[in-house]
Amino acid sequence: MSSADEALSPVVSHVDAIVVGAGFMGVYTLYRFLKQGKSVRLFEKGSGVGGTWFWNSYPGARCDVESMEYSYQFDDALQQEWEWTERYASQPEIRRYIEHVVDRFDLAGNMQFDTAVTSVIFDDETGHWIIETDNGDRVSATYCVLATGCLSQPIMPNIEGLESFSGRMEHTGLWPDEDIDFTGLRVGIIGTGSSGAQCLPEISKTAAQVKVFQRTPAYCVPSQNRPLDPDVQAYMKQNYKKIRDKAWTTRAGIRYGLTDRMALEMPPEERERYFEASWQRGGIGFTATFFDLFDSLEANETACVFVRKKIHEIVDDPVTAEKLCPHDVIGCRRLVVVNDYYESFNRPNVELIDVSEKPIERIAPGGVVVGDETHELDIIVLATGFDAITGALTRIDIRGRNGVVLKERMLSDPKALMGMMFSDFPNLFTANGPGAVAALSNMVPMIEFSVDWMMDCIAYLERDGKKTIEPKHDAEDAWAKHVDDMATASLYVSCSSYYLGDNVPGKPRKFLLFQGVPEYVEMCTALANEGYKAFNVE
Ligand code: NA7
Repeated sequence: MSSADEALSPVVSHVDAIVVGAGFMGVYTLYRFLKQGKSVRLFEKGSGVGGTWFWNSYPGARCDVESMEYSYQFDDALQQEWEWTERYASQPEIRRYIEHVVDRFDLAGNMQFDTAVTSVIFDDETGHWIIETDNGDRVSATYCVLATGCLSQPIMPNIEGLESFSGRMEHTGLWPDEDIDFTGLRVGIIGTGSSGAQCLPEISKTAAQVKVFQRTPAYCVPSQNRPLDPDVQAYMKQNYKKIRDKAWTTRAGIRYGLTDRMALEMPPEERERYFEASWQRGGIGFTATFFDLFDSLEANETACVFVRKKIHEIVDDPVTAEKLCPHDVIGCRRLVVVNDYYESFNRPNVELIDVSEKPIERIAPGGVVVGDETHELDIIVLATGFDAITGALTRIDIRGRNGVVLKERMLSDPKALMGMMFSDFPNLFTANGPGAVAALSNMVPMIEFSVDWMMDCIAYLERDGKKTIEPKHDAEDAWAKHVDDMATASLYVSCSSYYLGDNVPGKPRKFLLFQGVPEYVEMCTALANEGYKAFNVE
């Protein structure tokens, strides 16, 4: 059942809050609600916790933010006791971490797995949300939190004959919870973003042959991942507060990121030395080597030239190296952080298939057809990405006051005040909707910030004996305009990317992310401190 009329039929139970999703956000939201003595149920589509880190279990899956920073900070004992083993955590380790958090704070009892929420409908009569699942649950709630993620809706490529493939086909974002043995197999990887680039080095270790179908080359920088030195870990734990505080002052909420060095203000040899040092240090901090890389095309090009030179140095075959070289603005699409990606192309069993000019024509039962050639394959790995930011919000039937449909708004004029709350959708919260910093930041701290903001908002509401809160239309519009103005003035609009929705046919082309953690935090805090004037409170 999902229509507004059916929502009037009897409801089995009422809780204070429903949380949708058991990733970093869902787990922390549940913790906070329970701590405040609220009755709460969490529904999760997967059969375990982790969210993105549950589903993206492909070989080589790893976070591109350092493990010591990509972790919760709400509980000091938790951050002191958990021992990360690597500089960048692998997917299994992040999953173990989230499972540990669930156990430590005794959250499992309120979670229901293998349950997809199908509809979230506001009942104008009672002022409550009616939530339904594919398991037949029907629950009423005062608050509903969509912890559904911003990179959680995988997309299948629009390639003819996809269903006809006779071998095995897996999407990296929906990877089965099992180890796939690639030994001796002919593998095709479609897509060369982070997911495709991360799985190539792993899969090519055992596969007989790997063909990488590249439409657009990405800028890849080494992670320089390594076991985490216990002394470094101990030092960071001793200084955690200072490190976390510094991260809040940087654009992406990551401690590396503060520099006033200008690429165009130094001689080329000196600039080169800085780029080399960043390359050797590894990670997304590469684009923070100079302050002006995001402000000036000329400065940006100096970083692009450096990476192209690295590609030519690493890859033996000059033709392959040239095809791997991107020519757009670095940082315009998400930088790919991976070890041994370019090196993999020196393996005799790895071949780059450039489909930029001659696209994949179709998938045939035996493999991938490009031009006159069929690339015979046993398994196809679809590393073709996500319907980002709004994707998860449009896959659930969500209706607000007077039956306003969220999906229609997300597909026509996507916006949300702070990326967290939607006008006409009272007491409905998310963290990484349109207008949040989301994928331009270290997601875990930003999630904590957003959830804390929500909890303060709910406390304010209840303290005043009020029942509902939702953004005023003009405040939501002003926020969206600010996000848009920042985008127009930036280099992000100069290329095609999932940030802009370019990868999803029919999606409005709009840059939906707020740029800059400190300003975001300041503006959200001000909205609360000024007494929630930007909201309708009833
Ligand atoms: P991305 O970064 O969106 O990458 C998807 C890749 O799939 C990208 O290279 C696409 O090429 C490619 N793609 C999609 N459809 C096709 C077709 N039809 N033919 C050839 N190639 C295709 O997703 P990821 O999963 O790698 O990474 C997402 C985020 O997860 C990442 O930014 C990190 O934050 C973690 P295109 O560029 O569109 O030409």
